[in-house]
This record gives sequence, structure tokens and C-alpha cells, in this order.
Amino acid sequence: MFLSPLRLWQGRVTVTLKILLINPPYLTLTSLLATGHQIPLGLLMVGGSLLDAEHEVRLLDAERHHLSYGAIVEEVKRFGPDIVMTGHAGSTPAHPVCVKMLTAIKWACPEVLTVYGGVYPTFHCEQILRHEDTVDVIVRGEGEAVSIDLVEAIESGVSLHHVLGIAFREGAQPILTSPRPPIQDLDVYRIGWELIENWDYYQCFGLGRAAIIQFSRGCPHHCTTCGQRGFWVNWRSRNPVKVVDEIEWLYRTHDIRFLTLADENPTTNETEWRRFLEKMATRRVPVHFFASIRATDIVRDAAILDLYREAGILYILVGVESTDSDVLRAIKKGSTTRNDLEACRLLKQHGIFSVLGHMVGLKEETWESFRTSVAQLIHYDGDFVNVVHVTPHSWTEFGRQVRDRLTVQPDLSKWDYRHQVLTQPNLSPWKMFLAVKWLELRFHGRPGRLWSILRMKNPFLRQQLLWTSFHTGLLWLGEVILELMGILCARHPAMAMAPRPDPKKSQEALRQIGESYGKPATRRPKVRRVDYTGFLGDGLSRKKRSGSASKNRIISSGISLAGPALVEQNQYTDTAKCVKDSPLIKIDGNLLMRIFERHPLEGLTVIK
Ligand code: B12
Ligand code: SF4
Repeated sequence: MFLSPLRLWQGRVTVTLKILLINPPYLTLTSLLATGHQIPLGLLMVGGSLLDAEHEVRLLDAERHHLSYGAIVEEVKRFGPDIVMTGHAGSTPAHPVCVKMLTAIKWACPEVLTVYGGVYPTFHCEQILRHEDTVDVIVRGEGEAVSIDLVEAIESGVSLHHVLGIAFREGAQPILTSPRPPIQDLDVYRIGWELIENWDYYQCFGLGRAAIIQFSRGCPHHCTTCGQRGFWVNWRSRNPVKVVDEIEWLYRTHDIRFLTLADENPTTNETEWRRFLEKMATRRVPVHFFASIRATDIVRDAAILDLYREAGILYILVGVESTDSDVLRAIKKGSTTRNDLEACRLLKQHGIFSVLGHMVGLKEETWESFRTSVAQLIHYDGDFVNVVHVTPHSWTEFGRQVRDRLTVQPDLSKWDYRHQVLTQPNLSPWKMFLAVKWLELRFHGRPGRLWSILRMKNPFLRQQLLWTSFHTGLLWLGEVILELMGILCARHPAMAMAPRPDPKKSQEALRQIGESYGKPATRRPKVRRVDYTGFLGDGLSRKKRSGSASKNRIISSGISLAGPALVEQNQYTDTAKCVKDSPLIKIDGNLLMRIFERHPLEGLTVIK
């Protein structure tokens, strides 16, 4: 029903489909300035199983090549796939980009079936299928087995109702099939490494070619801010020997020198983890790892931290989250500040770098709370701090707890932990930004830390610390510059990168975009003129607190425009429905925002 003519392969009745996996062009400063670009592991895992099912599969890494939507469309046309599949590790903030990309593809090639997967679409599948008619099917949960079933059903004309773990549209109605049970033996599916066209494109931490690999999936803990447990359902691991074989093969065949362990919690099963480390150490494969490991498990493994080092573990992200014991209890971290301190001490003693994941916004922040946190983090004496803003994902316990709290960030592409999302009563957004930047600077720039790096005896460790400190500094600077530009443009709309809206011009621009992608005229969205002023952030939250409802206000963020603008309301005809059903709104064809139900949008008015 969806497909272009199916190809018969080698005269047999077997049908092979052409599938294009696209890593969407979601760019972050983290990849550009700090870590380096990474392989899209999720897509490679889906791709491996599809290749084994004898389909023709290609990977287009639009993120790595910084491709525009137009260039992606050209590639799609060139390859001529039956199915386009997409999804991104940074799932929530990448969602707007995925939708824009699929929209462009669908406009140009309406016959292509679009399949979308990953964490955010899994938990928002109904909403997405209702509002984005360019997404045909959503794969919920882990993708390997479901993708094979889905493609087989399409090949053989079996109804999608029979495919477990997907969501699709029937008429206008989203249909969710029953979930597929988690894969029990992770070694049954393989990673489609051959889809990587050139390994030189992926280099990280100044250590050369890099890959990501998964030893285990899931996590048995219950931290309220995290949704990993719900996504992977239960903890499972691969055979440690097979993982080490694969790492050795990556090193020997592709000269991979750096690996990110994609595991939420690789240390869950002490015996299996130890087997993995021992195998890595005996094989002496010269690779280094970045892994996320809980402070409690580092303390548990105090006696084998030398083995960690011999196995190549170099960076460990320790999610300390908060330096306040009450907060740790409230978010059910299952750890203590004492563990965090001890974990940092042990890692330092064994020449392993600790990256402290510190989450702000878990309580009512003040300048004082920031001062206390930085003092405590310095006391832990970790090597780096990665400050993240608490982000209320709807599928987490924390997300449900704060449902009614206002957000300062309706732009989903900024739900990336680097931007504040929830309001804070004591600090306005720009003060929160300043406080975070001050904390990072205070932690990384303290003379004692810099001096100890320079004095470090091991030249490899010193060089690595310098490399990472330099790139962390670049990221810090990049974020400050972007924020300042955003503030300037918000205060002085004339300075915004997008020109001040000219309704006639904008309408013309929209028409051209539609036509250049070949979108049929009947499907062109309705364009209405909406008057909106102001920006969320400081202004809105202050007004709300003082009780004066803001009329004619659309919540906007970042670099934006004040004044009348053209708003495209996908599939909606009236404002009330638009607010109720949380549509995607496009302003002057260049700013996409998702408006959530809980947002105070009663002031939105449509002017003919
Ligand atoms: C490795 C990693 C990174 C690496 C590499 C990212 C990359 N390009 O792959 C680095 C350090 C660069 C990174 C950066 C970021 N990350 Co990150 N990262 C991870 C980590 C540790 C593992 C991701 C992974 O590879 N998982 C394993 C793969 C196999 O899982 P998967 O991608 O989900 O794919 C499976 C399914 O989802 C599904 N699937 C996925 N896509 C598709 C598509 C189709 C068509 C189908 C059918 C199925 C399917 O099938 C796959 C196989 O079962 C996770 C935490 C975690 N443990 O999950 C965070 C995580 C994914 N990162 C996250 C974020 C937010 C980011 C950043 C935005 C942070 C920032 N501000 O910079 C950036 C994005 C940068 C970028 N350009 O990628 C969040 C995403 C939150 C969310 N759910 O929305 C996570 C979950 C961390 C967290 N604590 O919440 N990250
Ligand atoms: S934050 Fe880490 S330890 Fe806590 S539930 Fe998530 S993956 Fe597990």
C-alpha cells in the first residue's frame, strides 16, 4: 500500500526492500566542540538486523555531514528507497529536526514509507501520529526485532496490526499494537558496522577513530528523573567474550582507539562485568573507554579498579546529580554524598578520570545553593563536571511529579539538558544560566586543579586532561556566545538572524518551500496571521506570578521575533483546538515550536 513497485530478487519470490537509514542533522555544540561526532549506534543496530534479513540498506549520516534538508531530499531521490527510517540518540531535542526532515522527504517522495524510532517517539507515538502526517510508522522500544517483523509484514502484505511494538495510523486514528517483549539474547542481533562509509568521520576525545558499543541494556535502579528503566524494561547483558571479540575486531579491522559504552549501567551484574574487564585486560587491545558507572558500584569495585584501568576504562561519568542528601533521597538515587566522595577519590587513585554529572533545578535554586554545590564538587575533587538542567520527560516519575510546573522552554529542541526547562522561583532564566556558567568556570578554572594537571607525571594522562579541558572550555565559550546572541536578538528583534516578518514575503517563502519539495497543493497547511509579543522567560514567569494574565502572548524562546507574524497551524482550524491539541506551530516558516497543554496560552489570538 505504501510502497513503490517491489523488486524481485534473483528471480526468486523473495522480495528485497531498499531501506535508507538517516541519522538526522541534529547538531549540538557537544559533538561539534567537545566530544567529536559519534556513530549512530541505534541505527546501525537496526541496520544490522535488516541486512541479515537480506534487504538493501544504506546509512545516510546527515548529522555528521551537516546536510541541509534539501541535500537529504536529493540523497533520498538518488537512492530511491521504499522505506526511510530515522531516529536519534538525543531523542527528545532531536525530535523537531526528525519531523522537519521527514516532512521534507514526504513532500518530495510521497510514496516512501517513513519509520521513526527511539525513546521520545516511543513514549509520544500517539501524539506524533495525530499531528505529523509525514510519520507513517513508529517503532516502540528496542528496534532490531520489531524492524524485521515490520519490514516482513510490508513485504508480504500482512496487516500491520499483527506486528508487535509499533504504532501506525489507520485513517486519522493512531493504532498501537501490543508491546514486543524485550530481546532476551542480545547476541542474536548484530551491529551493521559495514554501513559506516568512512571511519575517519568519527573521531573522539583526541584519541583517534571512535565507536560506541553496548555491553548491556537497562538499569535496575529507580531514579525518578530517568526513563531508561521504562524504555529497556529489564537489565540484560551480552556475552562478555563476544563483546571483547567485537572490540578487538574493531581495533584490528578499523583501527578503533576509543569506545563509548552506551550502557546505562554496565556494572549491574558484578560477575559478568568482571569477566568483561578480565577479557579486555588479557587481550591487551589498546583502546580506551568512556562509561557511565554509578558511584555505589565504583565503591563496590574498589578492589578491582586496577583491572578497570588495564581493561582501558579512562573516563567514567558518575551521575552524582546533587550534593544535597535530601535531594538524593527525593529522587531515589540510591546513593549518598559519601559514596560520591569516595568514588572520586578511588578513581583519582587509579588514574581514571571522573566526570561528575551534576543536575541543577532539582530544588529551589539560589545563589547560595550554587555556592554550596560548587564547594562540595570541588571537595569531591573530580576531574570534570558536566552540569545538566533537570528535564521533565513525560515518561519519568519526575516528569509526572512536576506536570503542573511552568516551563521556560517550549522549544523541544532545547530539551537537551544544556538549557533550563522548568521555572525557578528565585532565579530568572538568565540568572540560572549565569549561575551554571559560574559553577562550571569555578570548578574547571580553579588554580589548584590546573596546577595539578600540569604537574601530572604520566604524559598520556596529562595530555588527555589538557585535551579534554581545552574542549570543555570551547564548549563553555560556545554556549555563552550563543546565549548572549539569543538575549541580544530577543531584546532587539532587528538583530535577529531571521528578518522581521513581512507577511506577504513569508507566505511566498512557505509556498516556495512546499513547491521545491514537490508537496501537493492540497496538502499545503493553512496560514493564519497571529499577533504575538514578548518572550517566555523572565517576562512571562514574572507576570504570571504577579497574577496579571498576558494577552496576545505566544510563548517563544531563543532567537525570535516580536510583532505580527504568520503562523502555520498544521491541520487546525481554530485557536481553541490548536491550544487544546498542542499543535506544531511554525512562525514565518522558520521557527517551530511545540506548545504543550499546560502552557498558559489563553492569550493567543488569531487575527484574520
Ligand atoms: C552514547 C551517548 C551519547 C554520545 C553519542 C551520541 C550518538 N550520536 O550516538 C554523546 C556523548 C555524543 C551524546 C551526546 C548527546 N546525548 Co547522549 N547518550 C548516549 C547514551 C549513553 C547511549 C546512547 C546509545 O547509543 N544507546 C544505545 C542505542 C542502541 O540505543 P538507541 O539509540 O536508543 O537505539 C535503540 C532504540 O531506541 C531503537 N531505535 C533508535 N532509533 C531508531 C530508529 C528506528 C527507525 C528504529 C526502528 C528504532 C530505533 O532501536 C535501537 C536498538 O534497539 C545515552 C544514555 C543511554 N544509556 O541510553 C545518552 C542519551 C541518549 N543522550 C541524551 C542526550 C540528551 C544527548 C545530548 C542531546 C546532550 C547534549 N546536550 O549535548 C547529546 C546529543 C548529541 C548528538 N549529536 O548525538 C539523552 C536522550 C534523552 C532523551 N531520551 O530524549 C540520553 C538518553 C541520556 C539521558 N541521560 O537521558 N550522547
Ligand atoms: S540515572 Fe542511571 S542509575 Fe538511575 S535509573 Fe537512570 S540509568 Fe539507572
